[in-house]
Amino acid sequence: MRVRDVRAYPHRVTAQLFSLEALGWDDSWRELASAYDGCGDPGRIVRVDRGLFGVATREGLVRASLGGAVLDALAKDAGAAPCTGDWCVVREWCDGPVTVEAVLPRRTAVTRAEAGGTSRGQVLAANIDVAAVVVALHPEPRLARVERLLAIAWASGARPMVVLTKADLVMDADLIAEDVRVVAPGVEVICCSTVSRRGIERLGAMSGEGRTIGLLGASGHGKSSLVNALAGAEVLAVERIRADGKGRHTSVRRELVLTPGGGSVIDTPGLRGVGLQQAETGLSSAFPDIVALAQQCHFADCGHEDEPRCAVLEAVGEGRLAVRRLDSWRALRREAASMGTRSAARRRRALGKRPRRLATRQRETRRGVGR
Ligand SMILES: Nc1nc2c(ncn2[C@@H]2O[C@H](COP(=O)(O)OP(=O)(O)OP(=O)(O)O)[C@@H](O)[C@H]2O)c(=O)[nH]1
Ligand SMILES: [Mg+2]
Ligand SMILES: [Zn+2]
Repeated sequence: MRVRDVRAYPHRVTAQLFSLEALGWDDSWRELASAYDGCGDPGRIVRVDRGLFGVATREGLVRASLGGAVLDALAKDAGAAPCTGDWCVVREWCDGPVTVEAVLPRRTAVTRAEAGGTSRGQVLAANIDVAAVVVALHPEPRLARVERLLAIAWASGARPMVVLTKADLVMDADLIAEDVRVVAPGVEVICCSTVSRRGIERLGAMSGEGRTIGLLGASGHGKSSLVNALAGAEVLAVERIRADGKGRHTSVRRELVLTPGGGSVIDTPGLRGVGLQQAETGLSSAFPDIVALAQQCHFADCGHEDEPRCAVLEAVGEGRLAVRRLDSWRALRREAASMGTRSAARRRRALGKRPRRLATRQRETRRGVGR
């Protein structure tokens, strides 16, 4: 393949050739993209920055804006906004600009409820193979946070895992990991440190050959540091000074970075409030213990509050299920239910508009007739 002169193409950020295979390109993506033959070349979005999209294509990294068809889709559904990790078709126009002409359907997506309490989802990372929940070992992790993030990780459709960071700061990393394992049934939990490099190789092995790890977690827990450790270079900014001890958000962009193992990793900005979206699936996967117990409850629609012959409450009473875990499940379920109600209300409002206008018109017509 020809390497073209970057200077001649201002929208071309680098002439570094990307192997699309390392980015996860395979036969089924090829087939999906074939619907757009003649519209442009395939590429993967590696960065989203204020309406501009960095797209890795076989011929280099290009900076693209959105094409007409994608803008149209976006006007109808905000969830159609391309995000880091999306596979797309980009077109290079002869006068220079590059546009994203189509976004291929996502295999997996990490979605969170939008800030401000709306029930609309915001996609944080697309087409990841592993959804890694990143939580620092110091200060000691809050188990409810792990459970909440795991529900989101499960809902993404990717394989969830937990990465406990900053292992160098605690003496009892393995003991804390044991506690975390209890709230993460069926999920691999590993301890890492970017200082001692513990666990980095193991994590790196998960982003081998075309596989993508997505990192999600609150600000300051070491996501960008992990990306740098995995990439073997300082590719992302990491917060150095923490004057007030509270921490501000260092990463504001979502970036996909290639790893030496032949795969990639997506860093997401720290999540402050992480609302649940598509929560029902995520919730039942994150709490298989409660789901299994619930099957033994006397009432099929048991809410495990104060119902008679409730197997979940019995398990709590006998110490087989931690009451803290049931509390977490209740809180997340309430939240998911209110999200569901809110999106239903929005749907009703959207549907309600037309009949209301129609009714007004009918009133006006009637008034006109009466006059
Ligand atoms: N001791 C120790 N410090 C770490 C480790 N990993 C990260 N840190 C420190 O933790 C702080 C936050 O790390 P970041 O990588 O910026 O965290 P982040 O999750 O990307 O944060 P946001 O970008 O705000 O979401 C920095 O001061 C890092 O140097 C580690 O393994 N050990
Ligand atoms: Mg960061
Ligand atoms: Zn019950």
